[in-house]
Amino acid sequence: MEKKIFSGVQPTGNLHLGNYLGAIKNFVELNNDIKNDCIFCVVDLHAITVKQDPNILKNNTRETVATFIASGIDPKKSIIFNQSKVKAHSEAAWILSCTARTGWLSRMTQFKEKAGKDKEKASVGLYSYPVLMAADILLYDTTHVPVGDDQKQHLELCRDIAQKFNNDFKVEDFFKVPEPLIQKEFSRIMSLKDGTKKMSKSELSDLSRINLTDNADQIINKIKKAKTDPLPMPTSKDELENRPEAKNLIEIYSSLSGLTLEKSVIEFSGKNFSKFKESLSQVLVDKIQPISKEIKKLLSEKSFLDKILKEGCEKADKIASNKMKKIHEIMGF
Ligand code: AQP
Repeated sequence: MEKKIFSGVQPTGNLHLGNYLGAIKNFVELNNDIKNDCIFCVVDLHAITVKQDPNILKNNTRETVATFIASGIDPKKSIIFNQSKVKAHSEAAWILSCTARTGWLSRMTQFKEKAGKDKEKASVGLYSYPVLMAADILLYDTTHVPVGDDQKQHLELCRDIAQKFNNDFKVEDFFKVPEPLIQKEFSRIMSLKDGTKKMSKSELSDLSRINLTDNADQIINKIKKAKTDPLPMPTSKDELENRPEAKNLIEIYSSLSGLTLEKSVIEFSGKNFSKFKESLSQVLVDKIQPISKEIKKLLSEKSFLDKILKEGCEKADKIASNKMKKIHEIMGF
């Protein structure tokens, strides 16, 4: 079956190893399969749910496109565009916000985490963000959505919204109910400073993450300083359960080296962390450095990146406006 793939990344800077292993690596594999129709969106409307500097946002949008291409996404095969330029996203989000129930949104754990203790001060957009995400996905008759594990709940909400809309307006199958594509293993990469917190762009300490623009020295330094525990390297997979930092680092190693988790544990069983960290730095440098160099090169070709976005927007707009027309008919507008 042909898969229709849609996924988005926020242009909020500091794209990191978690974004790569949890999402972008998967985008590249899907892009390489000729049976798939892929759309990868720079979700700038999502980014403004928290305060953004307009000039930095513009640069981060280009950097996200550069990261897609540097990681291996081919803009000739996949549509790459930015969300704000395709008006149907905002319009569909409003319509779907009348289908979604407040009770559903109140259960979203990401809002609770991001809004923190002072929910009253969080933007309305941060609260309704998952409805916009549902609009993004549903406008393109998406069948599969590759995301990291942290987006699973938002995807379930998207499925609920699609089903309720189809039922409410008696339009069976109008919105396709999409399947999440979450990698079975290593779908949540954790902070290098705290193995219980996810690696994140907005974490203040840069030492908590490997950025896709880091050079070899920065990677080696961050791995040297990564938190571990006082014990030697684990001797079995079961031991990892109570050792979050060791688990995270060995999972990163396993994911990048292509070795299974069992084999990775055996390779370093009982050894010092320092020996393991040398090998981990090596696989990271081998993987990240070519991407980082290519991102820097592409960033000096602004007109090339802008052209990709412009062409992508035109293609996306055609598909989304067509769906929007049908939504208008269904709604009685
Ligand atoms: N730590 C992670 N492990 C695995 N996957 C991850 N993703 C993000 N962090 C991890 C996946 O990356 C894709 C794009 O994410 P996003 O741009 O929508 O932003 P996010 O999830 O909000 O990323 P951050 O880094 O966590 O940003 P902040 O700090 O703002 O919260 C998604 O598919 C996501 O699952």
